[in-house]
Amino acid sequence: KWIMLKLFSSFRLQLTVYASAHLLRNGGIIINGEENARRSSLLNSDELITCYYDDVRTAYDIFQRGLHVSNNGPCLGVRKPNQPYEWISYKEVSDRAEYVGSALLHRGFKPSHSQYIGVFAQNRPEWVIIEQSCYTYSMVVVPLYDTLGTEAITYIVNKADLSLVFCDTPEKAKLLLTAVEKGETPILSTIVIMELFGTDLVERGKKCGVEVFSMREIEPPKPEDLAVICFTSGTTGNPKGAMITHKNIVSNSSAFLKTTEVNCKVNIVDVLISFLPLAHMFERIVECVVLCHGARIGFFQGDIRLLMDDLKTLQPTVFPVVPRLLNRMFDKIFGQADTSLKKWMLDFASKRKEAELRSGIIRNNSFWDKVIFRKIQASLGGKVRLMVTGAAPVSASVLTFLRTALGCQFYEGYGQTECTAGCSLSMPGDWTAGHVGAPMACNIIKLVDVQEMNYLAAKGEGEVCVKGPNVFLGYLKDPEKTAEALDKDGWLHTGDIGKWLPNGTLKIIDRKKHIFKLAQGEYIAPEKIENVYLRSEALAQVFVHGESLQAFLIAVVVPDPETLCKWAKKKGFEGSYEKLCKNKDVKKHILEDMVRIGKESGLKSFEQVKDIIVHTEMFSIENGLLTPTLKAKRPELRKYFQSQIDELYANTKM
Ligand SMILES: *[C@@H]1O[C@H](CO)[C@@H](O)[C@H](O)[C@H]1NC(C)=O
Ligand SMILES: *[C@@H]1O[C@H](CO)[C@@H](O)[C@H](O)[C@H]1NC(C)=O
Ligand SMILES: CC(=O)N[C@H]1CO[C@H](CO)[C@@H](O)[C@@H]1O
Repeated sequence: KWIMLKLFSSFRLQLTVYASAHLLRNGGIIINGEENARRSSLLNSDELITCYYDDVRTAYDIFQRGLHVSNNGPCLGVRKPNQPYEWISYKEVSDRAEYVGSALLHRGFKPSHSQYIGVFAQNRPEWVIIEQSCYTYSMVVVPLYDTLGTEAITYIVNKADLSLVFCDTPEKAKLLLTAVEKGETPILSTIVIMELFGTDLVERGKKCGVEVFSMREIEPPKPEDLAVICFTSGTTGNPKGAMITHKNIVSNSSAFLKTTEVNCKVNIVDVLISFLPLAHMFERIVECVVLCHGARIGFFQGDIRLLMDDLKTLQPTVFPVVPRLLNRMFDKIFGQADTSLKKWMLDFASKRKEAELRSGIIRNNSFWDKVIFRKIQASLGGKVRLMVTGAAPVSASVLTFLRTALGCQFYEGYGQTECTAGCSLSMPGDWTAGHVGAPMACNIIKLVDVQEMNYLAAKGEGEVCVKGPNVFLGYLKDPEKTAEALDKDGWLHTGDIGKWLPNGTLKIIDRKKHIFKLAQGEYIAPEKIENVYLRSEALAQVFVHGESLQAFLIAVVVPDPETLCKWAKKKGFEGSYEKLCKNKDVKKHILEDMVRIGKESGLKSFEQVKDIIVHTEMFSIENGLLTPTLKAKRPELRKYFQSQIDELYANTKM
């Protein structure tokens, strides 16, 4: 008996040990300090768990992680009676969630934490898809279910301001419609049904102000659908919202691909440096091309002064630029060549490579690259193989020099937002400057008479007009401006004056707008002249002004705070930026430099300014003198400087 007892007790002992071990794993552990509160024994401390994976912090992240780790594996499965399961992949769920979400946005629902969306359905893939679409666009899901009863559902629709409810069956839709008909849920205005239903339901909805439609109607956008509204700041008046479609974007990108397909096709190893504003179509189209090929986009730190550092670190292969930046690069390269011998060497090496350019050869491994240009190439990261400039005219000498120095495929495009960034582009292998290339593959171009300026199509000159799938739909809610830009046959009138070169490349020679006559009747295109003067190392900004009652032009100039001191020193002047700007002799030198550059660039004598006003505050968006896209607001500038301008005209004798 004793032995029995002993056996039994050892068995009990074992049981206790087992039980306490069990307790240790499953029981709550009492927390210090809290009144008998317990926590999970799976934790090592009192700190509670908030996220298991560091990168999963929202319900949206949860799905995104799954998408990623499953390597786009099967996600949601359904089956018909006696059939095997059919699976929708993670990617498809994600795509469909986006379609639903964008359709909601399209219908005016807000991506907002106070945008509540009802879901009244049994478990099915659409449920999860709708849920994910809400998470994707920061909307809030409000589930409804049968067992709540009609009254409670009515209550919830009102309480949660549900203006839209997704239903699986027409029956549930009818239940909701009945409540609207009775005036109980006036807020409900949209019902989306997952299954098939009759048009009677649509009619019934119409009668009580509810739009009823099928979830099948929510599809990805079609090419003709609006993709972007790009507000282009007019230099006068309010900005105009250019309506850009998916087709516009795809056609411009495609035409670009067509141009580069042989020599320089973008591929998966490419890296784009993104620093030009995404608010403009130019940068967005470049990004489309990159994303379409599975390549990478690295963003600048947000400070243009650190761009060179970002370039070195990122080592981009694709580098879109604007003339302003090219001018700076050009000036910097020659600025750093501090002896005239070095300058001569740069020039000489460039001339040697220019000879190659003319025969269509562009390369970065010539003797001159190794000896002279390698350092310049390295300053851009050393891997650049494709550059595009657009958005404004670039001087031929700057473009040609940089083409030789950088030794990469370097295209120049011309266009505007209204044709989705571009309508003409350098032809591959044509590395000459001084023209904007040939029509892109997505549009045709014609020149139209501008009688008052004596540009005639018959002579191969006139306003550049563009037609093709990249031409925009018009301006948002502005039929008048749209009619000015788009004629009844679909031609976009750009306002630029072009000239056909004998081989069918286009040269932009003038601007229809901002044109005025001087007293003797000569037409002046001030922007063209400003672009020439901006080449002066001393200057950051130039505003050329003239009046039809005056015989000559003048300009307001803002010297460049970064370069003025150094520049002035070479001419024998010392002092602070402010002091130099006040100095009459410095002013004289600046004017001389401008006129010299003007002469070199072929300005006619009446296109040269006769006097200048030196101003020290940059024209900016903040002080109202620049548009948000950094174009001069000419009427504002005129008003701002009116008294100085008047004085200058009064005192300057010709
Ligand atoms: C030279 O060009 C090639 C091909 O475009 C490119 O891969 C390489 O990185 C370039 N080298 C430099 C130093 O820019
Ligand atoms: C067309 O003519 C221009 C001007 O003479 C020249 O610079 C360019 O190289 C030519 N382009 C082609 C594709 O022949
Ligand atoms: C990809 C891309 O940038 N596409 C082009 C759209 O059109 C302009 C003007 O020709 C080009 O500069 C762009 O490169």
